[in-house]
Amino acid sequence: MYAQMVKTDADRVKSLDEMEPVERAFQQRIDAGEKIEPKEWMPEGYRKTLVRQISQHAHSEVVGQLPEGNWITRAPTLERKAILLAKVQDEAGHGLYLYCAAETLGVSRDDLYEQLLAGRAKYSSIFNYPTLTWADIGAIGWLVDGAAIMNQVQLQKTSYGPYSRAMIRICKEESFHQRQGYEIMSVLASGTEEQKAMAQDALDRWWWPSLMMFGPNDADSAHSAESMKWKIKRESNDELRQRFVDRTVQQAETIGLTVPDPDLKWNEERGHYDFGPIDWDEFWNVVKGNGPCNRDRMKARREAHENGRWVREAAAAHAAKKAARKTAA
Ligand code: BYC
Repeated sequence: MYAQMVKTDADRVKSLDEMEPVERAFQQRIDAGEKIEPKEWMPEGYRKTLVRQISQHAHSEVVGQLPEGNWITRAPTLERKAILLAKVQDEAGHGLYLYCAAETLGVSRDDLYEQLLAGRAKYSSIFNYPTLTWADIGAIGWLVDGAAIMNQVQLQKTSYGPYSRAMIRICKEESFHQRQGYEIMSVLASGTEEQKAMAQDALDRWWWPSLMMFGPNDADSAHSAESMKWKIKRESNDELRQRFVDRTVQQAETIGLTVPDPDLKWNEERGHYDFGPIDWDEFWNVVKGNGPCNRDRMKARREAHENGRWVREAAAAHAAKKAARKTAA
């Protein structure tokens, strides 16, 4: 349904000949593989696209703490609890690097928070699904961090310097997250019948939402053509989704779990798995705020922001005092 309504940016993409000299020089730098740094000239559309993508990414990291945070007090062992706590802290750190990268483009972090809390900013659809059992923590690490890293490896080579450098560190941590999730799933899958059923149930619920994380199909992706031209995105939504399916199906087989897709089949000719249709109506419904947990997630973020107000105010008062002392001295 959405596919028929979407307007993509393909017709906005200009050839080098159609560009003004300054824009042509910029595009030539991009084509030569140079990184663009904060104070350098850039087209307004490039800056806006980066602010949009980096801030959505930062919000996703921050909101992404909530489904897993739900299990910190209920992790089955002290070791699992310590690992989960560290993982959730990593996600907070990723949010901070990304907000810093966005700030280099002339936006303030306060404005970005305000947009998120007012419900005007997007964050990844995946974090609007509930974590019902411990196996969901395994499924998030394995599938959600697995999909995230599949997308983020190419972002290490994105054309904007601060974003690219933030992604290098983030990818290192995400790859650890993916492995710890897969390890949780493999332990459950080789446990009792009940544990195996729990792991299978988590895979059944998280599989399709994980495929949606990569965004709409290329033909319906509003921003892809420009983002690929500017080398903000280096690989397309569909290419990355296919690579994720190819890798993950084999991992599921290794631990004896079944991917919940009756149409999944190895295609010898393509050298890839064919997979069934994604429910894009479900995706857009979640993106528009009507997923199972959208309202809970925003409520939790608003409360956390309110509860942290005194800390921000105390830090600002301390900084002001220190600055006043420095001026007086
Ligand atoms: N959910 O033209 P398209 C993590 C929106 S967090 C919601 O293809 P683009 C982690 C899209 O924003 C992982 N919205 O867009 C944290 C656009 O809307 P606007 C998050 C989505 O930007 C904690 C519209 O649909 N990763 O790692 O070219 C625990 C059209 O789409 C989604 C990132 O953010 C979605 N899934 O491509 C565990 C990576 N997909 O802006 C893990 C950085 C699309 O026009 N972002 N939309 O209103 C990207 O790589 C790209 O932004 C995307 C979308 C591939 C996601």
